Amino acid sequence: MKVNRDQFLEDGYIILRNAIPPDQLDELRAAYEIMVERQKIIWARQRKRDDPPGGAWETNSQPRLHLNSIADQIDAETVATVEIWLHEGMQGVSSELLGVEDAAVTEMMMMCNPVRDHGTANHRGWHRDFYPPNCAPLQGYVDDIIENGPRYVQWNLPLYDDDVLWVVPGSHNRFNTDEENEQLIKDPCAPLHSGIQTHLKAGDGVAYILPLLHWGSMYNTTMRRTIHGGFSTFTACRDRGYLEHLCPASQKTFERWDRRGKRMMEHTMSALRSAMNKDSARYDAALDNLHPGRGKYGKRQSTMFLSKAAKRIHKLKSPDFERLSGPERNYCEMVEPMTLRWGVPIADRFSVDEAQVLWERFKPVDDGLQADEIQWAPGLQGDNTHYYLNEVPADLTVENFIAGWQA
Ligand SMILES: O=C(O)CCC(=O)C(=O)O
Ligand SMILES: [Fe+2]
Repeated sequence: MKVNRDQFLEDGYIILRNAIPPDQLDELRAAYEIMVERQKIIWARQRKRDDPPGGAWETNSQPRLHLNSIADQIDAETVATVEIWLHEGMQGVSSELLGVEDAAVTEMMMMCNPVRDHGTANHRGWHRDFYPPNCAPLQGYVDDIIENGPRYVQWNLPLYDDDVLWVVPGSHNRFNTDEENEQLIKDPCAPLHSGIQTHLKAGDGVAYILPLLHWGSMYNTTMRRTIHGGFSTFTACRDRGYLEHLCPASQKTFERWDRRGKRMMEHTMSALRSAMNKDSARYDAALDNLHPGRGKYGKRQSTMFLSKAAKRIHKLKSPDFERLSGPERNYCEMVEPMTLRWGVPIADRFSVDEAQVLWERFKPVDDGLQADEIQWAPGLQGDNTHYYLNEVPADLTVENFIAGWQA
């Protein structure tokens, strides 16, 4: 399939009509419905004391199916829910959009309608799908994307017609305008003047670049089954008990991606160890191996991600870690290769003392990303934070990071 990559890079999104051929929709709907029912049973079993009988599925404004979390439920009857991700119209197109040979699938999810009406004033309002304190300020993404193209492409692909998603064309490459901020401060859950509503027919897809400003406009009980997830240049190795049910070509694909994921975790290790050893040539080579051909902004972005990796590894190795719970613990344990998060397995490769050296090495980057004052910006909400949300300070460069090793 030939796609207009230039348009995608300019607008930050692209709509692909009939990404899935209409004659495949019925089979997919049936397979996904079975998986939704299986997850509902699991969620009902896991409900908390104050939850309704169906657990979080019944309270969530946008309940999601997470295929990676219930991989053991995928069998011959439902394996089409995975196979679709390898379809030329999704995987092939994602490779073209990313400008790589073989894009790898990251998360495989589905957004579903809630059991009761939540309307417009719900969920997150307009947002950009990343929280800078955990990865990098918006400018880090923008400069990297303009210099090198995106590292990740996200998808919505509805199995039933879907008008929920709004996007602001071109917003992946810039900060919010003053007018957008004014509107968002007044009401983060209303159409932006710069926004447009997507109108997707069953089988159409929209692929978008992650910092794009977007909004899930309406969560009501209209049947919604929208495939959601993304592709990146590499992915994590996961539990894939379903492999035996896939066709031989798809099995090979996942095995190839898992091998690549393992190599990329080793390159991440090498980058971290090279910094510990103050070996700048190896550090640079490891960044090149992770993201071939990326320039100075790409390397700055990777360095900011690695500073977060160092911080998480240091936390994971601390004696207090066992006492952590909730989001802070999840953040340390979560695996998300596109932001160089490899979870517990990478922390296990460091001793407590090494984790201390690692953190000391990257702390100047982390300090440089924080201001004295609390930061706040519409569309990048989260807890009170000192981390910059929009700007990357001008003196935060890979050159300065490495120069600091001599001190
Ligand atoms: O519902 C949608 O289409 C958008 C959802 C979304 O942006 C999100 O959950 O982060
Ligand atoms: Fe989002």
